[in-house]
Amino acid sequence: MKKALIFGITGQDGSYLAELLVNWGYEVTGVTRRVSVSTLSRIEHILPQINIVEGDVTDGFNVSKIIEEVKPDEIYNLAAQSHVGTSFKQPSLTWDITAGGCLNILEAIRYSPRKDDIRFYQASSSEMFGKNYSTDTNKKSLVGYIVGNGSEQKKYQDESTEFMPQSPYAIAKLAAHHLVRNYRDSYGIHGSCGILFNHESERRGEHFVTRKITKWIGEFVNWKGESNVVCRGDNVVKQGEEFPKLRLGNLDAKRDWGHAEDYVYAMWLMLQQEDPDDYVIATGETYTVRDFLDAAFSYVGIDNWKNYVIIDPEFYRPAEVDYLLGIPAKAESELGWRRKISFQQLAERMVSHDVEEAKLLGPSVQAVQECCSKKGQVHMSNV
Ligand code: NDP
Ligand code: GDR
Repeated sequence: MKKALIFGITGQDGSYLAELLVNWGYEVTGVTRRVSVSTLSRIEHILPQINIVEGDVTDGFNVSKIIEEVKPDEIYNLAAQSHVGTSFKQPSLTWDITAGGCLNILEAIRYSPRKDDIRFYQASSSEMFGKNYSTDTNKKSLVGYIVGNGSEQKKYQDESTEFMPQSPYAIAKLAAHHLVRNYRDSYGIHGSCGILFNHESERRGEHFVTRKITKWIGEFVNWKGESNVVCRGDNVVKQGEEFPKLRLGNLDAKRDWGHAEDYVYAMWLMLQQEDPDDYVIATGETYTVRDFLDAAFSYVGIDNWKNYVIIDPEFYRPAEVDYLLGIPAKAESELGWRRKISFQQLAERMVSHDVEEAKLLGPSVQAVQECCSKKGQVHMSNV
């Protein structure tokens, strides 16, 4: 039985990857941090089928000990401070976890007596491209791609695009990315990096823009019911009751959005290759945050979402990544990977899930937003 060790198992990707590996007969061990409240909600349903060990990627000795005890065939490093906005506020922490954490795992593998038996996956990111994109459309690998229009028709990123990171998060990810390449070249470590573009899901963290939108829709639809509503200032009003509008930042940023279920499969495929390598995983399509709002709101029959959204400078970043469109031609030809879930299906799955969840759970988002909309309160959703 193959053994997999997952750092970051409690996150969105960790939970889907653990599910996939369990289904394929792996013995899965996940590393979780000691926290004051449980973070196991995404993996609760598979807890009886996996092992959990306590650990933290910033603690090198702990990482080595875990690797020596578990004796994994495959290690997946999904652990990160993964929020780009937060990385501007906590750059040092972001660096320690996102760059330093990867280095600790690489060092542990380097000195492990089982070094040559371990395959390592590093979660690199399209954020590493930052402001940069390629325009060389004469490449063979581009046939069938590039769906943008107008002046943006020729912009894309692939494995040959130079990196120009725009945030402390992206810089930390790029350091980790180069470390994996360096440890591959220096010590023969079987390390592969997936340069994954944005991928979302019903399990996406609630402070990322897609989930923030679909959670709000779920709450709103349940609150509104069949009633007529009017918009007054920062709120939507129904028979004297107020519901805070959705506060967002830059709606013009373009992202290449896929579904996490498709993307964790690509991680596994990379580690099945004889030789380690780096691969872009993306859909080849790009959409603005506005497009996501259109898709998500229209699914519940609302076409005038602008009435319900407030643009709040609080959610703008000091430096933005304006345009991401990944070309996964290498992954498609070498790994046989194909994404299955479209942008429209992604939005619909997320909204449908969050409408149902809001029915069951009650007004959690509303409570948070109400708290944040009052001056002098802690900005809990300041992301
Ligand atoms: P999440 O933020 O959902 O999950 C991050 C995971 O890292 C959580 O399990 C978290 O644990 C864990 N973690 C954080 N700090 C530490 C630490 N010090 N020690 C151990 N574990 C830690 O991210 P995603 O699942 O969305 O992404 C997975 C990886 O892929 C991340 O590295 C992310 O940066 C990267 N990535 C994600 C993309 C996306 O679009 N989703 C695209 C490209 C890259 P806890 O639950 O305790 O907080
Ligand atoms: P991103 O995802 O930064 O691309 O990083 P996020 O969903 O946070 O932002 C996407 C775009 O939406 C804009 N935006 C907002 N973002 C958030 N979070 N909240 C808002 O209110 C809001 N309004 C507009 C952002 O400015 C941005 O342009 C994600 C993470 O998963 C990273 O870990 C991963 O590496 C990259 O995707 C690929």
